[in-house]
Amino acid sequence: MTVAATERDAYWSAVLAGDAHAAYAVAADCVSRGVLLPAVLDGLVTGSQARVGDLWSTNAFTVAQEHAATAVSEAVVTRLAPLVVEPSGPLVLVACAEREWHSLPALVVTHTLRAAGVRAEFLGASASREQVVTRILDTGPRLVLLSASVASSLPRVRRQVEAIRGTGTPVVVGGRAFGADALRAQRLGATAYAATPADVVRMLDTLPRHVPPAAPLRTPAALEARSISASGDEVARDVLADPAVAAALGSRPGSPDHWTTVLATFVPHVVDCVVGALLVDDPAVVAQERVWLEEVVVHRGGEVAAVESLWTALTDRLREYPEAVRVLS
Ligand code: B12
Repeated sequence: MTVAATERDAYWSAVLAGDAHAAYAVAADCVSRGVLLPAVLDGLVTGSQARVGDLWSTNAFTVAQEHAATAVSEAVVTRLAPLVVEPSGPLVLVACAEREWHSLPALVVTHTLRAAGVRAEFLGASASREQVVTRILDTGPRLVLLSASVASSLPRVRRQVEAIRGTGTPVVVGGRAFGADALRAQRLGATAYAATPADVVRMLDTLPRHVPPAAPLRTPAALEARSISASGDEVARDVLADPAVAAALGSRPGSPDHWTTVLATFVPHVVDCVVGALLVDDPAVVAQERVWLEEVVVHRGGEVAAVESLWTALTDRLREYPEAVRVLS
């Protein structure tokens, strides 16, 4: 049984109205007529959040509307959770990478797993390495799941993978940051990649019980990644100070929804994407980011040329790093 189109519409109306009670009522009705929790989460929450993302990208939603809509779905997921009987058995910890603020995907993963009978504990957004390792030592989980939604989180995923594997615990990664296959996950040293919570359930019995520490990344690209990462803030500052970038951004009005603000605040994100692309040796990470950023800027009345000047300035700033220049081109 699945969520009906009318229920999806009712849920979306509640989200638009910022009405968490009405949204929960729609979700609870679905559950009471026999729709399984994972289908409710997928049909209502994931569907609604995809719509929120599209509306924000095309400038039909402000940042404030995006936050308000997400808060409604977060509240709904949390209220639905007690409807599932607490599972027993081996524990799975679910964490977001450091500085990864997309906690809702990981929350949905946690409750989908619990509905499938897996004991799962959510560690929240931006989990530090210390926090995750301490929780591993306290609880001895079967597995840690790491969620990342933005490509700029890939460098910190690698650090988390190193820390988790240092405890001997298998780590499975998932989320939009990894693209559509296992390549990025493998290159970061994860035990496995899973696209969905159902994939995790399927692989649970086949995963090793104990894993060795992650092998160091020694490719020329990874060595450049380490060096750029150490001066990431400085690189971002220099790019923003570049005369062509400063001219393209002009006098910034300061609104969080103005294209100049979006572009300027994206510079550190793009630098981290370059570091991530180098670690996984996949130029598509940077190329996809550029296409996406151009769309966002154009939908807000900005020019593609502004993104072009940012890329030129970044390429020039990183000219001593041939691998970085390669992924940027
Ligand atoms: C809400 C939201 C936010 C909120 C997050 C709040 C929260 N509490 O989660 C806030 C405002 C903080 C935010 C910030 C940013 N965001 Co945002 N955000 C979104 C949005 C609209 C929805 C995310 C969501 O809730 N998804 C719902 C979940 C359920 O769906 P899901 O992501 O598909 O997850 C499923 C699978 O991926 C999988 N999965 C996920 N993790 C894992 C892990 C494992 C182990 C497994 C097995 C499976 C798995 O299972 C999930 C359930 O089915 C998305 C758009 C979108 N379509 O997703 C953009 C999006 C992810 N954000 C984006 C960006 C760029 C950003 C910012 C950089 C923007 C900025 N200028 O600040 C920052 C980055 C912050 C950071 N460093 O983390 C981009 C990324 C695009 C890109 N090319 O990089 C997107 C796609 C926006 C868009 N409209 O296109 N964002």
